[in-house]
Amino acid sequence: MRLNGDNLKMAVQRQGRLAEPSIGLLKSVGLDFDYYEGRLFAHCRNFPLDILFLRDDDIPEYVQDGVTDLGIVGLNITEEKGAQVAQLDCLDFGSCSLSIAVPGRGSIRTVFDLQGKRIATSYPRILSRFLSEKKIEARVIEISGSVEITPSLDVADAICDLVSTGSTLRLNDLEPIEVILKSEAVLIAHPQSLADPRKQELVERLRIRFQGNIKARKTKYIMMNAPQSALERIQQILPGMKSPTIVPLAETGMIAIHSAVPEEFFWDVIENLKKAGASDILVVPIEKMVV
Ligand code: PRT
Ligand code: ZN
Repeated sequence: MRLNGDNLKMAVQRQGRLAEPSIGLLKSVGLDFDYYEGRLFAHCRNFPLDILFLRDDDIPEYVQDGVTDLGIVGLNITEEKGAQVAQLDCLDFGSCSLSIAVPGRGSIRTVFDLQGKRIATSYPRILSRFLSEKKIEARVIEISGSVEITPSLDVADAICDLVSTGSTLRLNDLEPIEVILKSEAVLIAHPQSLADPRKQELVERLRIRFQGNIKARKTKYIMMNAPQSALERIQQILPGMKSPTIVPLAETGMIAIHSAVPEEFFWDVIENLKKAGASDILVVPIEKMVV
């Protein structure tokens, strides 16, 4: 298979934590391409897009150099590489924090206790920037993997690594003391691709689709019955899209109310709706949402 010179090109992680959700996002917005593990590139049959599957560490540079127009990669990697790319959107997966952690029950309790200490990390650039902002002089030891074992080997006094559930830290008797970067998967672009009107139009079409998908995942569609007299109170509770849909029921004085509710408010909203007189509350997932 050959890359098509006119097509938009996007780099995604080949294998690892972001690979499956990235492919899932592309498929969920209707892009039709073949994918199997170990594949290096794929061509979309229904959109002028070629997808390259790469090591995540290489993605910012490929996008910076214009080898690909777009990339999906962790913010932690783009920041560490210091790549000159346009950061377009957060994609709502791959979230983690780059954190400084220290041995539990040790003498280091805040970042200012790191003065003169050794910190092991795979993120020397982000860590050094943080230390110099805080005017902390510490030795940064660059390690490419298994950073969490360095304090027990007396290679370092503290570590700076990605944390998601925190179980790796706990297993190694380490405690986080400072988050230095909150990260998630982001869509990045080669700045000159955005200056090309044809490519920019394609990028915008993809972004609208991605946003529609992310918004839908974060929103539920809710339907309920209520007495007409409760409508005003219910409307005040619903943080919906615009005004809710109201449908009269066969029973006099009763109505059905439909609305979209952001997931973050979901349980509070349901409890308050019940108190306001709503009954038979149905909640359904939304597949796509373009507002
Ligand atoms: O082969 P390639 O170079 O492409 O992949 P990789 O092995 O370098 O990266 P990979 O697949 O492990 O991670 C890809 C991206 O996922 C990272 O760059 C982050 O943006 C994101 N991500 C989200 C994470 C984590 N969560 C995460 N928890 N990346 C790594 N971890 C590791 C962390 O380094 C630590 O070892 O998981 C461990 C901690 O996890 P918890 O759950 O125990 O806290
Ligand atoms: Zn990597």
